[in-house]
Amino acid sequence: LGQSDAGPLNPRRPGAEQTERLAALLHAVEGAERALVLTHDNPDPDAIASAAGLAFVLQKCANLQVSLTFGGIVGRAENRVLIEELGVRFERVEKVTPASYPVVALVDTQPRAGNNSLPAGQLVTVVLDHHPARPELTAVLFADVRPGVGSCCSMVVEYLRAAKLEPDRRLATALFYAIQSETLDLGREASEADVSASLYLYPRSDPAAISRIRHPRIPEGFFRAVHAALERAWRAGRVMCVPVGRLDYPDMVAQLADLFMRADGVEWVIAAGHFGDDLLLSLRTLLPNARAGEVVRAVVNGRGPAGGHDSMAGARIDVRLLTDAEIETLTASLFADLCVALGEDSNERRALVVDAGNPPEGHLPEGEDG
Ligand SMILES: [Mn+2]
Repeated sequence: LGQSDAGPLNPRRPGAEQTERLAALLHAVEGAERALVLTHDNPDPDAIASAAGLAFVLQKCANLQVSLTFGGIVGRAENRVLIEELGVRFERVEKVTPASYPVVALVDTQPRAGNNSLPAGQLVTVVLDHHPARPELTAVLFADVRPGVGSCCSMVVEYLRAAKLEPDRRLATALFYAIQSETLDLGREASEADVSASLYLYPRSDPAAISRIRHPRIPEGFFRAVHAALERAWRAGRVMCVPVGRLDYPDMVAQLADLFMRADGVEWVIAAGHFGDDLLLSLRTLLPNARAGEVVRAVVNGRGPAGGHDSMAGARIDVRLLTDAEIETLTASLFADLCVALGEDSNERRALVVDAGNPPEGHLPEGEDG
């Protein structure tokens, strides 16, 4: 089939370019017996499933023994069920010695991206990612970085298909779910690769397992965080600002940003929450080509690693030396800076939900500590 015939009934097949990429990947790992696959901290579904998919390709095509790792924790209930359904073992990267592996592969992240726990100075053999390319990639033996692809898993699926490997049901399910999760059901930054991969995976996946992943039991802490966020969320024009306070787990901040993004009339959401030593920020927008990664980097202004895609981005600021009150002040000033950057006046703010703890407009009452 030619490319022009590709469509819902004919998912695009991997072409010559993809066969070459597979050959280059396999060449980069040639001769090794073991590989470490590392993804970003507090991994999301795209990170988890693309790591497992790359591990499968390396095992089957290069006969490598692969260790799957990440830093941070798996917080979201959906992601815990995803790993269970996938049936693979992930280890904390702190528990292994990356330098002892002849092959180190990063997926859904890059060297020095600021969101992974790769030890400083560790050489990286392979990078598969869909975030904007970083200068450090020049030191990587094989890098396939395509910011135009919505989900890293869709790139992994191309390797699988180029290698003529058949994913088992569990892997197909995880990859399918991850692509839908990362692209909001192919609505957010989805490319042809994401659509093709989804069409290829769906008949191979287990719908009941997808349902179990999408509809997990949710810990009470999530509801407490939603409550706190609802009481404190405010809007300035098209921008919604969501101070969450302390988080039970780090990726809750992204989960809340996605939830508030659904508010009618809102085009941008920023959520901020505090976990461990860090203030975590999550930015979302519905606008096309909005360069959210650059927006968040400008607002954070060197205070910590920041970046991301056109419509979703994040940042982390070390706040271990700050008091809770100082963290609140910092959060408020970051929100105000974002409003300015997006052309909204944060003095014109109004509460999303009006009650005693959230006056309709203006400042919080004296003594409010969140
Ligand atoms: Mn991703």
